[in-house]
Amino acid sequence: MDVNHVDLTISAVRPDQYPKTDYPEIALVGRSNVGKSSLTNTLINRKNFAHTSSQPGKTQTLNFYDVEDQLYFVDVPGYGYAKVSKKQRENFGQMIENYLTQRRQLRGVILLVDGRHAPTADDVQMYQWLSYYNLPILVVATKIDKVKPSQYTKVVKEVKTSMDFQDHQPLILFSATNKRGKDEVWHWIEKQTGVK
Ligand SMILES: Nc1nc2c(ncn2[C@@H]2O[C@H](COP(=O)(O)OP(=O)(O)OP(=O)(O)O)[C@@H](O)[C@H]2O)c(=O)[nH]1
Ligand SMILES: [Mg+2]
Repeated sequence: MDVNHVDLTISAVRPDQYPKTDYPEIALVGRSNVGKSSLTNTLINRKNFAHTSSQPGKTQTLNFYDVEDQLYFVDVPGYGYAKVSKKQRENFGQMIENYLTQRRQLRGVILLVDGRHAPTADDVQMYQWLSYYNLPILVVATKIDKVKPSQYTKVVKEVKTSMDFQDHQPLILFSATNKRGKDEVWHWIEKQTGVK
């Protein structure tokens, strides 16, 4: 998709604040600091539209990005961030769960894992949880510019093994720095949402 126009429609904390449109939605989930905002920025050809930071856990709301009045990217708060209070974490958890299980417009979930390391227990749990709800999942291994090409096969194998991938589960190696994998991610989004 050729993106020229993007809006942050709302940073929502409650379902009644979600957009009332029927646009298909793609959610981005993953641990804090894994690169969700960076992936969003790459997909929409912007440098820092979705705010990136070195401070993990910065995004604490469901951010709905309207792309070309055709679809929404929904940036979901990162899980597994130790420094938020237990109460805060429970609230995020509930909000994320409600959105992912009840949102009619949701067409797929991009699960980001850090390509430099083996998936964490949180990553594996999230994958299993999304699979249980039969949500279409695209796993994206981020920061792949930090990995030697000779290690790519190992990264793929590690992710697939630890998550016990279902048949045909797609996995894309991605870098926001050199844009590797961008077209493949867009291709998957277009297939899930029907937008071009
Ligand atoms: N080298 C490299 N760094 C990246 C890449 N993607 C993200 N980063 C860096 O990783 C840090 C976190 O990126 P974000 O995109 O803010 O991560 P996030 O998942 O949105 O984080 P939260 O909103 O806190 O959950 C930033 O310093 C980014 O510059 C990548 O592909 N390559
Ligand atoms: Mg973010």
